[in-house]
Amino acid sequence: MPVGGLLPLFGSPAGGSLGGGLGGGLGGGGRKGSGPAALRLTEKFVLLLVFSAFITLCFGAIFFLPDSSKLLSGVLFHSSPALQPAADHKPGPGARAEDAAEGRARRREEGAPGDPAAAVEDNLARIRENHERALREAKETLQKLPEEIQRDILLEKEKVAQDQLRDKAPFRGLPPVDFVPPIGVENREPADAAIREKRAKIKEMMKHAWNNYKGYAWGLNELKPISKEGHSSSLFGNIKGATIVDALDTLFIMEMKNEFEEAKSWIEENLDFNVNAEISVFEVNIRFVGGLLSAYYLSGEEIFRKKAVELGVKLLPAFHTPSGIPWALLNMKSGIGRNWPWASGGSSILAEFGTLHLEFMHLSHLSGNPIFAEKVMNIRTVLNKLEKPQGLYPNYLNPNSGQWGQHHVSVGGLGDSFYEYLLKAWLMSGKTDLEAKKMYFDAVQAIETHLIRKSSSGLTYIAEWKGGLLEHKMGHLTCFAGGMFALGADGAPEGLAQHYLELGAEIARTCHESYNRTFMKLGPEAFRFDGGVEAIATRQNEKYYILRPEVIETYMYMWRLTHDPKYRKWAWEAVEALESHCRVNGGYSGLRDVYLLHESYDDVQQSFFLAETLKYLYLIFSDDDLLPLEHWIFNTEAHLLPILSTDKKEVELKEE
Ligand code: DMJ
Repeated sequence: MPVGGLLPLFGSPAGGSLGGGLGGGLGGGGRKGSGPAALRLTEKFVLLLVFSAFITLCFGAIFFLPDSSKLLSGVLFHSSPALQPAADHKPGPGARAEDAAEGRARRREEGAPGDPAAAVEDNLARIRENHERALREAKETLQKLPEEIQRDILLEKEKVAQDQLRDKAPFRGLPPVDFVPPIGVENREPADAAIREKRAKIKEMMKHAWNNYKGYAWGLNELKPISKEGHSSSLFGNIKGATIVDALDTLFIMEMKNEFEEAKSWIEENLDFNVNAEISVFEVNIRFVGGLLSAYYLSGEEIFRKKAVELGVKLLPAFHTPSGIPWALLNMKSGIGRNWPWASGGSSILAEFGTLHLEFMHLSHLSGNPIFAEKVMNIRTVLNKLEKPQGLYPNYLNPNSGQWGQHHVSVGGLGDSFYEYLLKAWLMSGKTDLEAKKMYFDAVQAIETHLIRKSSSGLTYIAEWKGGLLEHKMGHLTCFAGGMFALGADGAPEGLAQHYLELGAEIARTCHESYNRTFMKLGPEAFRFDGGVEAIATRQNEKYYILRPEVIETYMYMWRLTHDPKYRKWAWEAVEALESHCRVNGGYSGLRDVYLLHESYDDVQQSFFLAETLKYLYLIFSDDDLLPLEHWIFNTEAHLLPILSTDKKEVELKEE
């Protein structure tokens, strides 16, 4: 539009054109001749133009410049060091907020200790995250054409509506299933008196944990052993009885028959999934679905099969996303799902959606309904279509776009049990699921190349990978990988079996060192290999121990697969440490700092202490014919699932 054409809009009293006015003004004499009123108007207009150009520039900077969210977080949200998030830091400020949030969320959920400034830090970080997310989303949306946005919305709506219809189709009730008596549950006493005594001690520990839960927190999720009252984590929404369901199979194999019966009665009468609250799909699956399935396969009691399938059906709406990659969080009543607010770009988490496979395959087996298996097999299809950076699986995957989020790779938190479930899917299928086997060994090969390193004193560790840069940190959670490498050794590509067994042994040694280098002889949440330290936690917020099982889990597999006595020795060291530092009158408590000379309790007896830590310890001091590894798979919460080799049809390897 010609500039002069705009002038009449401003009603020039001189009746001249802008061109004339400006020309006169620039010529000097003409300005005088136009009169003072006309001049003021022109000046006003120029000023208005300059001002609107300035505003446009500012908005442009916010919305259109690359990484404007990062600029903003650096400029607007720069807090003082004392108020910076205490968790892990990543290179960019945007990433930093997400890392901190991951850390905070995990600590909050697991009842780990926080520092005194935690509330302030939480609020600030939440504001920062919300701003960054809003900016990111606005930027992504602005990059699309309106027709594209509309089409996306329609497609998404249609897909979700179809999924909902399908899942609501009447569930045909449970078909009769021939219960196969479990193999290897006869609990013979070990011949060696010293081992017998140790095993009895571990059973006594289980009694102490259970009796106190029963006395002070019966029916609630977990126990606060210092306060002697119940503890509930938001992970379970308002589903109740996490400790009861998680402990079922440990009670069974330790032959605590009365306790198993009380647990069963509570489940019959009280376990209710009609809750109007958000739950973590992953946690509810591994603890509740896993615990119920395991109890069914051990005891043959129908109530456990019925409850497991009922809960499985309740979890199905989590898969109502455009890609079929499930949401992390689900309201069990409304069926509405969403992802953790801290997860990169609204992504689902690899270790969460990748840790449903074993339980869902069994749900299809026990319900006669293929829907559960279809949902988890679709996750694989999505993964197999994606390009993997250096062959690695990032921890974040967006369920809407079906594309990776941030390129962070970890064999610990956020990644861990995805790899575990690939291996175990192959084993649980009676070694017929060749696709899972290939995915597992391909992933392990990439992990070895890009993540596994040796310290200067020769300790092998698994670092974390952040967009190509290594963070030389290993989490307690990562320590499960020693057992995984050893368990998979048998199926390793030609000539690599011994190598994987040795890799498992090396990881076990490193994790044992992380325990041995503390005052309490229990390992920290994460330990580092940088700044001159090896296998030691250097950050205050990584020094806690919350009764986690992963190191003992690796000792269990290493013991079973090598019978090297050092694993029983190391396991016993852990028992002594638990007794000296975690046992209190009211049960067992986690510790805030394993390097301190006195105990600072976190006051939570985690349900996985009964499900996993004590079960693995008991197995280390039992003969191998109790739950033989050829017949049983342990889910990631140590719940028992039998090999499903009913048909020998192999899952073909598909073209990628
Ligand atoms: C357990 O719930 C499971 O082992 C899970 O895979 C990881 N976290 C805890 C134990 O540390």
